Amino acid sequence: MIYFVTSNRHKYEEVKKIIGYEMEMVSMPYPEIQADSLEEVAKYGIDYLKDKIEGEFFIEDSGLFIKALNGFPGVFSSYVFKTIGNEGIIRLMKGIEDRKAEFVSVIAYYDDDKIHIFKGICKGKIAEEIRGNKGFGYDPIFIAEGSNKTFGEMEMEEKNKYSHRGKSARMLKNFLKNRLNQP
Ligand code: ITT
Repeated sequence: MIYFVTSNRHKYEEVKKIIGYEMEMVSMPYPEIQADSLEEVAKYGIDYLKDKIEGEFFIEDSGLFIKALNGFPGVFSSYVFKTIGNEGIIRLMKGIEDRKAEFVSVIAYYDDDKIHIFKGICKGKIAEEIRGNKGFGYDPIFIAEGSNKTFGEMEMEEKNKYSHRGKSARMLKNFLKNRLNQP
């Protein structure tokens, strides 16, 4: 059994769909420090949790990085979503032609000894308007490269094919598989 420590059920469902291993959601809160990168935030979270959780577990830290806004909201994605939300981002992007953005997902997996980092990036752009009501967070305003739909217009399986979290979760799955195959 492995544990995914998160308070976000959507994240858990997306990863669970890919992993295939027995996995449980643990909603134990942990501090998210003010740092420049998702990796730093995740490593700090692991250090805080490793004495409190038995066995192997992981956390996932993610964010939306908008090029024309110099990477905002980035490591502050959760806070910005709660405050200005998708309407606020669409407003900030009004009249801006370069709509490039990327979603980043960092999984930090603790194997009871070491931390393993898996990073998935999904390139795309910010939509002109809010579209779709599936998924969560910024899904209705993000269009992945190779699609015309926002993530908010996709079922979870389709989103997982493109998404940052789909990529990081597949990396974790491979890691777990290879480890099991080792003598
Ligand atoms: P944890 O308990 O796992 O920390 P959280 O929702 O607070 O859950 P983060 O701190 O990693 O997660 O914040 C990332 C925020 O970025 C999240 O709340 C969303 O607003 C946004 N986000 C991340 N991945 C997303 C996705 O796939 N689709 C839409 N929004 C996403």
